[in-house]
Amino acid sequence: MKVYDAANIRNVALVGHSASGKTQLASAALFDAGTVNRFGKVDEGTTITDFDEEEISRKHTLSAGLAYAEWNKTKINLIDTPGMANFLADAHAALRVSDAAIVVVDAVSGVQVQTEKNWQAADVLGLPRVVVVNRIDRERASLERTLASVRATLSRTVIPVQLPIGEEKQFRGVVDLVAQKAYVYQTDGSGKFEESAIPGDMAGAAQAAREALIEMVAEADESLMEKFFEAGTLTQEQLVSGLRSATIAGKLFPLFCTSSSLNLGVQPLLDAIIAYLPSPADRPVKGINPKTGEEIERPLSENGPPLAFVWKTIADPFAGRITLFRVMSGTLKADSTVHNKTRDVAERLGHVVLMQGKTQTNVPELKAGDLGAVPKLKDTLTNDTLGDKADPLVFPATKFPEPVLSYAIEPKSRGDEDKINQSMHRLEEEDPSISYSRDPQTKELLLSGQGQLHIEVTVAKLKRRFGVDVNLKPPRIPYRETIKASTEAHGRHKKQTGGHGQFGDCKIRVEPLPRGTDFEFVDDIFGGAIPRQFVPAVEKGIQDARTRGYLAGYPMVDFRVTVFDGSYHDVDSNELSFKLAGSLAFKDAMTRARPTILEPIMNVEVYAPSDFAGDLMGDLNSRRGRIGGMDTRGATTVIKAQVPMSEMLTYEQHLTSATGARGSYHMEYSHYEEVPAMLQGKIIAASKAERGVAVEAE
Ligand SMILES: Nc1nc2c(ncn2[C@@H]2O[C@H](COP(=O)(O)OP(=O)(O)OP(=O)(O)O)[C@@H](O)[C@H]2O)c(=O)[nH]1
Ligand SMILES: [Mg+2]
Repeated sequence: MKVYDAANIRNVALVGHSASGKTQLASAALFDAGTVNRFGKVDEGTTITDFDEEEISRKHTLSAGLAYAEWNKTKINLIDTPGMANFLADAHAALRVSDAAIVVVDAVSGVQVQTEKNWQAADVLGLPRVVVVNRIDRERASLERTLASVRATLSRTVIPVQLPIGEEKQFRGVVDLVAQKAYVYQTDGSGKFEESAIPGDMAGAAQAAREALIEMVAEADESLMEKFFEAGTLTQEQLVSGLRSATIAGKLFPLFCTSSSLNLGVQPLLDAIIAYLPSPADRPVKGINPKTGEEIERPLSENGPPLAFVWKTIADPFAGRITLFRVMSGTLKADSTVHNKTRDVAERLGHVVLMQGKTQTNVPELKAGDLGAVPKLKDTLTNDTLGDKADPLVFPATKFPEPVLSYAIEPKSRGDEDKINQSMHRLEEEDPSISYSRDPQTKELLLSGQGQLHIEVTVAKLKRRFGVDVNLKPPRIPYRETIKASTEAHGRHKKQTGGHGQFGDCKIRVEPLPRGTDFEFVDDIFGGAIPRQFVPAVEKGIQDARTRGYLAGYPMVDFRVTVFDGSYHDVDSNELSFKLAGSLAFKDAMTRARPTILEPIMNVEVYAPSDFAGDLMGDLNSRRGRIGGMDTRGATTVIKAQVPMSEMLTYEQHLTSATGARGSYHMEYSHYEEVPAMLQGKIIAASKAERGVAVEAE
C-alpha cells in the first residue's frame, strides 16, 4: 500500500438526508475506482461502508464508515455518514476530519431536514461542498425542481456543472458543461460509458447552462469579472481554475447528477472531487492552546512530530477498541509512542491501519492529511489529540448532542448485570450521544439516547456484539418538582432512649426561584442558635429530602432554603439529629409551599410536504403543543412548536403513518414547565405504583 502526500489526498464526507443514496454512491465509487471488484448494493447488504450487522439488516447507515479509493493517483478518503436524525452526531464528527462535504440530495424529494442540518454543520466548519442530485432514474425525479429546492434552502450559489441526459426511466448519462462533452452510460451497473458530443436536442440547454456557470464563476472573483467583461466569456483555463478557487472558498457549490444504484455519473464526480475540492495541504491546521485558550493556526506540514485528532472509536468485541484519526501534521508511524495530550498519558501505537469499511490493512506510516486507524489503544477516546508533549496545540472536541430520551433496561437473565455494565461502557465510547447510568431513585438501569430508534439500535448492538439480552421498559420522563409559595417551617427531632438522647431542631424559610436555578441553601443563623458544625447536617437532610421529592418522587428544584433559627442540646445534639430535623422541616414546609410537578418541554421542528401541514398542526395542538411558527421552503413546510416530552414519545410512529413516511422531525430539550393541574394526579399515581414495585423488589 502506497503512502500518499497531502496534495494527493482528498478527504470527503458524504452527508445528506436518509435514503438519498450516500452509501450506494460510496459503493459505486469504490467499484468504479477498482478498489473492489464487486458492485455492492445496500439492498443486498453488500456495501463496504454499511458493514455492521445492524446496518445491513436495517438498510440504513447507523455509524460513519470510512473507505478509500485511488483515482488518478489520488487517494480519496470517503466517509459515509448516517442521514437519520437519531444518528446525526456521527455525521458531524465525520465533517470535523473532512476537507469538503458531498451533499447528496434525492432528485425526487429535494432537500430534506437532515440535508439542511448537515449543510449548516458544514457552514459552521467552513467546509467547501458539492451537491450531488442522486436517484435521477426514479419516477418523478427532476433536476429543475431539485435545483429550485436546493437554491431555496441551502444556497443561491449552487450551480450545475452537469445536466442529466434524460430523467426518470430515460436517465442515461450526463453532459459535462466544463468539458462540453456527453457521457452516455450502460445501465447494467457496470459503470461503462461512452464519451460523445453533446446530443443535438440538448445543445441549446447546455449552452445556456454553461453561460450561467461561467457568469457565476466570474462573479465570484473580481479579476475574473474584469476579464469576463473584456472578453464576454472566460477561457477554459480561467473557468476551471476559477471554479476550483470559488468552490474551495465556499462561494460556489458545484452540482452533479448521478444514479448510484445504476452506477451512472459516478466517475465524473470522482474527477470533480480531485479537480475542484481542496487537498489537506490547501487548508490550515487549526487548534487551540488549552492553557491560554488562544487559537493556533499553522500550515500543514509533513515534517516534524506527528499530530493526530481522534474522531471516532469503534467497539469491537474481539479486536477491542479501534481508534479512527486524522493525521493533522507530521507522519504517524507504526511501532511508535505518541503522547495523548488530552489525557496526558503516553500511548504505544502497534499497528497503523487503513480502514476499508471493516477491513484493516497495515501500513508503515500515514502522512499529514490522511485518515486511518489504530487498534487496541489503551486510554485514547474520541475527541483526543495525539502528538508531541511539547506542542501546545490541541484540537477542540466535537460537541455531541445531549440525550433527549431515556429508557429503563433490565437484564433478561439474572447475573447479566456486570456484563451489561461493561458492554454499555464500550458502546458509550463508540457513541458519545448515548448515556448509561443507574437511576439513583429507582435503581433502574437507564439508557438515554437521541430517540427511540437510537435506543433500539443500541440494545440490538448490545445483543449482537456482546451477547447480552435486555428488556426495554417504557421511557421515563424526567419530571421534576418545585414549589409555588414561600413559607416558614419547623423541624424537630427528639428521642430519649435510655442513655444518650438525640436532639436537633431547625427553622427554615423556603422560597421559589426562577426556572433553571436548581437549588440554593442559605445559612442565616445568628448567635449560635444552631452550632456551626451542625448547619451542614441540616443542609444534608434537606438535600436528601429534596432529591427524593415530595409529590411523586422526582427531585425538587428551583427553590431556596434559608435556615434562620433552631435550638440544640449540649449533650444530645449530633449530626444525625440535625439531618433528621432538616428533613422534617422540609416535609413540614411542603405542606404549605404549594408543591407542583414540572415537565420537560421540547423544541420540535417538523418537516413535511405542505399538504400535510394542517393535519400535523392539529395533531401537535392535541399533544399540548404550542405552534411557534410555520415556514414554507419549496414544497416543504416546516412547523416549529414547543411540545411536552411526554406527548412526543409516540410521535415518530404517528408522523410516519400520517405522511406515508414523507415527514421527518427533529427535537431537542428546551426547558421545564409546570404540568397542568388536571394531569398531575395521573403522574403521581403512576409514580407511586412504580415505586411501590421497586420497593417490593428490593
Ligand atoms: N432508484 C434508485 N435507487 C437508489 C439510488 N441510490 C440509492 N438507491 C436506493 O435507495 C435506498 C437508500 O440508499 P442508501 O445508499 O442506503 O441511502 P443513504 O443515503 O445511505 O441512507 P442512510 O444510510 O439512511 O442515510 C436503497 O434502497 C438504494 O438501493 C439511485 O440512484 N436510484
Ligand atoms: Mg447510508
